[in-house]
Amino acid sequence: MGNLNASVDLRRDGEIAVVTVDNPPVNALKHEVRAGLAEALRQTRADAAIKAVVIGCAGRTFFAGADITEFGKPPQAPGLAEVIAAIEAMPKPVVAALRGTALGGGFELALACHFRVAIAGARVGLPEVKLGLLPGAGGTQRLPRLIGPEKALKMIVTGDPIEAREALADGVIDEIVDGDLTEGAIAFARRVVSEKRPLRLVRDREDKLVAEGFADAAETLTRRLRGREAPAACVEAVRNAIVLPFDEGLKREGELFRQLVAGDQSKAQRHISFAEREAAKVPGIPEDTKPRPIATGAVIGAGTMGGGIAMCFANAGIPVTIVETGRDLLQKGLDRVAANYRATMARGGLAADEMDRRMALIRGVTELDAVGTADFVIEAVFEEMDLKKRVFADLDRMAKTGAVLATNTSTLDVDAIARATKRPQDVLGTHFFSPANVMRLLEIVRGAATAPDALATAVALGRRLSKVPVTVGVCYGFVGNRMLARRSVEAERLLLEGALPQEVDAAVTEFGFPMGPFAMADMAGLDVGWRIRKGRGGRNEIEDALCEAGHFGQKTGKGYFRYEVGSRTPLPDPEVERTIRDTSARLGVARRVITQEEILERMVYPMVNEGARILEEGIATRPGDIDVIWVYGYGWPVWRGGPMYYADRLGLVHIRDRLTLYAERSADESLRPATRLSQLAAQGRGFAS
Ligand code: T1G
Ligand code: NAD
Repeated sequence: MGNLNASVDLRRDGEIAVVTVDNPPVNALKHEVRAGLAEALRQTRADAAIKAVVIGCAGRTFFAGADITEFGKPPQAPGLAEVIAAIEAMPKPVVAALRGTALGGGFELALACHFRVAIAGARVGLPEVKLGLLPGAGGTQRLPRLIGPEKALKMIVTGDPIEAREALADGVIDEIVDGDLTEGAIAFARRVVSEKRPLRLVRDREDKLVAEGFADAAETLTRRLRGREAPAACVEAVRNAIVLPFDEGLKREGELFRQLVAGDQSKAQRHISFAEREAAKVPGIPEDTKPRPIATGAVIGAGTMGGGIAMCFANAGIPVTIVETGRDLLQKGLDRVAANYRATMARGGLAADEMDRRMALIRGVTELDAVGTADFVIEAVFEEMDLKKRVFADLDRMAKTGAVLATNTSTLDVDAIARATKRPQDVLGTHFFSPANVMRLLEIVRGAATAPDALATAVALGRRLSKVPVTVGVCYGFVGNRMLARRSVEAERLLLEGALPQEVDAAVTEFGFPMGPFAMADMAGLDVGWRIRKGRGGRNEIEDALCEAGHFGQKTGKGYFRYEVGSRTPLPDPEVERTIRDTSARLGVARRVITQEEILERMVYPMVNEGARILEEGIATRPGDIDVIWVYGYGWPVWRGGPMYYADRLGLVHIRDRLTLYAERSADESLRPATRLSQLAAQGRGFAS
């Protein structure tokens, strides 16, 4: 009894043994925890006075899974499988007491217990697929036995947790306890003992293992997960639960897990998982900096972005005021918000009462002074500097003291906007991505005068809005758009030199992006850039020729591709091909056959090169920040870890040499390898090493 080691404590409450694990911050199942649990089970099994065992955790959560930092290191016994086998071999009831997020190996351990109780609000899930893995401690065999293969597969392939009430309804947990969790679990264990309830292991249950509907569910769940290894492995493992005896299914699960954990995809996804957390740590913000309280928000402009941003606040339960210039535009903006919610409802992603609750949190007005009570104000008006400066000068007069004033500009100088106020320390950028209520990335732009607590407030708000906040410095296009601009230049050059839009997009989508640069341009509208170029000068020979011929993209049914009425599927357009060939001829460019490999290199390496410059300038703090920006904001395939991670895997010497070749061939000095890239290549190092 007492402390079995630094992480595991064992005590008695009468005939009930209580095992408490304390391994902050998330009670990851590191070696010491496993060893302590194994010892607790050994002792409680041997002690005849002990009639039942409760396993629980101190702190904010039950085990949040295996310790990811132990992956790739030599395994230390006991493994999680041994601890789980010891639980299943116990001749007396074992009750898991769940709070917070019981995830991965933590939930698998709970599934091996005879009973599970939880407090309201607890969540259980198997998120391994988000790390390029599958549950590796029996989750793919036990969960289907508890809730059926179809529902289990959904939880395992999406990796999304379910809340205690749903888990109770599904029979995953046996009781939601009121009041103190441990006391409730002990009382539950005592009832089990006094009622002599049979000890039924999940592994022995077969009644729910029906094949019907499984194949369709698998097809639906994996349809959009092209290129990923883990989802397919999840499907195979859960199918095995239906067709194989438990131990054979478990054995095969272990084989699949070992394959994936050693594979490149999982390593890349684990990189992104940690980089995402690192990105929230902003240098220069002292750890004890307190974010300002955010009870209400305000958004200026109810256009494409303003409406989506207001939805983010409402989705997080934060009342928000949205300001437009006039009633009609305001109503148009609010109607678009309502239509978005109805679309989610139609897909079964939102209940009607929840939609009403969220809409009720969004107040539309046409007077700017209505923002006077807001704690956080986000401006999303037209991308015009003078207009934004006017809006910020007005906000300076009307917003309350201490409010954070943010701009959603995608390119403009945040410092110049801040100087339009007398409180530049409260001004920063919050660059959302379209559609703002969907895209998870939030580029937080730190101005020269931005105060640390204003920054900390924006990061905290970003997480509250379920975004992935990454803090960047001020420059044209910040990190994502600045790198994207390099790709766009190369994309046009490839068309002039011999490629066609469908070839470039094929190379990029086969690499894993959901969409290629030209289909993306058609979706955003070619006329937006064309009007800006006409206003500010600058040419895009092919795109300008297409716009002059009315090819504005999806909105006119033709852009770089043509679109059948009512369809968003890009189809090759002979007229575009003719325009491209004519433009090459007019500019005297001899067209040649360009391989997919070269196309991909020229779609990626110039961006990596710009990423190196961004790191040199300190616009981004870590290469991992750039990777997170591209994965969550631009559709970079997560299983390739992001552009800087990908470059390190390929080797910077190769990238340096290819960039040099492309710079010489195109006479474009911006393609010359960046200083940092050349230095690291010469030292045989990578961006992250
Ligand atoms: N292992 C090691 N460290 C972890 C960890 C884990 N599983 N989970 C979190 N951390 C660290 C994290 O890096 C951060 O560290 C700190 O804890 C707080 O995290 C056999 C093999 C639990 C919902 O995938 O989803 O089990 O930055 O900032 O926002 O089948 O963490 O402070 O130094 O995210 O409150 C499956 C991953 C593992 C869960 C809490 N489990 N974690 O979120 O805090 S694979 C997961 C989360 C597995 C088995 C397989 C979240 C959270 P630092 P945080 P949070
Ligand atoms: P939009 O044209 O769809 O909406 C702008 C809205 O602002 C319009 O409804 C307009 O009536 C309103 N407005 C103009 N002046 C106003 C004022 N003084 N007070 C209140 N409302 C006013 O534009 P958008 O696409 O939503 O872009 C808004 C901002 O977000 C721009 O800075 C843009 O660069 C940036 N942004 C856009 C995207 C995108 O993909 N559209 C992505 C990220 C950032």
